[in-house]
Amino acid sequence: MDIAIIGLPQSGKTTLFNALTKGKAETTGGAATEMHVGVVKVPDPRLPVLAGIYHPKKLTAAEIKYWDVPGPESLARSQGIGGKFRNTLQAADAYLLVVRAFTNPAVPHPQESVDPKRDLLAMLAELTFADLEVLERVVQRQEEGLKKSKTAERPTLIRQQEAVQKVRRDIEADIPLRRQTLTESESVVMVNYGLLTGKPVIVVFNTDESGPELSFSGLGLEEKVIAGLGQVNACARLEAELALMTEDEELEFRQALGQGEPARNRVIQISYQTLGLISFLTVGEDEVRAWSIPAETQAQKAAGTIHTDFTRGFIRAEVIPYADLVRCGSTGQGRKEGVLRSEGKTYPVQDGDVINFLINV
Ligand SMILES: Nc1nc2c(ncn2[C@@H]2O[C@H](COP(=O)(O)OP(=O)(O)OP(=O)(O)O)[C@@H](O)[C@H]2O)c(=O)[nH]1
Ligand SMILES: [Mg+2]
Repeated sequence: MDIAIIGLPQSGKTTLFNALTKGKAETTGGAATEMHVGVVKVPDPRLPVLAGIYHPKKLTAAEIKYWDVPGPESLARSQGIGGKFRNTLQAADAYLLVVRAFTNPAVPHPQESVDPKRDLLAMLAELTFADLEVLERVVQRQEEGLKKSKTAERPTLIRQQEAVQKVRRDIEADIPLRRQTLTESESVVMVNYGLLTGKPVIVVFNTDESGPELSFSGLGLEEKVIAGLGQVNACARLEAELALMTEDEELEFRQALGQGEPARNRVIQISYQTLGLISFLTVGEDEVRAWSIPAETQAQKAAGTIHTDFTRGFIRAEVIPYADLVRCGSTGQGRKEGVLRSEGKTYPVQDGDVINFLINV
């Protein structure tokens, strides 16, 4: 999964990136031009337990790739967020939107005051502008294409045009693509344009060490603005420092400072929630591994995350819930006790299912 970190200049993006990846990327004076990329393993306490049963050669956690994207150079339309880094933003599965709430007077704010609500709305508007700009060009191209088209091509082109215009109208009316309901065929058309307002967003309020914590409701944001957004509070600077310590040191400091779960874990939890992701597990002597998929994914499709051929060759899935497997100690014992089930193509995979896919290759 690819998550891009976005936010205004000097909001703490690189600092948060360091906190999430245990990194040491240099923070800058607001003129960052370089992108940082880091991969982290998704903590899953079930993996070491399963490794204790299977002693696999390899233990593979799910991974998240974080992209620290330099801030928009100017809020002016067309030089903003959609500029140089549009490809990265289009390819991302979700955004972490860093909002400055810390007061550090040594760090000048581009707008000269700390105002989380204003900044959050400005960044959401950036995503909207970037999409409208893309769609304007698409509409023009579609009109030209239609003029030159042969009669037989027209119905398809008109259908595409209608999909784009509907989405554009709604984005203009401040309904981001992620909140729009599209038909299957409209979605197929829109996939081509990688619109930014279609991505899930998790807002990270970058607070002072002592808080206070912010919330959407506390900021008085309208329901329609925040629908579907995730939120999390973190003091990026402190978290980045703690992330560089040894495990024991970090734990000790966290307790002394009254800091709970590390932000790098909380951000992953909220990201999974916001994206509606779950994990299923595969076990064996070669490898024990976690795989992340959208909740309610059907077994046949889930098999395809392991290997694309597995979708075509899917026969059935042998499923045992994690807790049952741990209690039984082996899938063989699980079968005897009747907790290992055989499921078909349409079975909706549950979080913690340990699955063996039977495949016809
Ligand atoms: N007090 C305080 N300062 C912070 C915090 N997070 C970041 N800073 C400081 O704010 C400044 C900017 O942080 P960066 O992480 O470089 O911000 P950025 O968004 O990556 O900045 P650009 O990439 O230049 O746009 C640095 O001096 C950080 O030390 C925080 O939680 N508290
Ligand atoms: Mg930076």
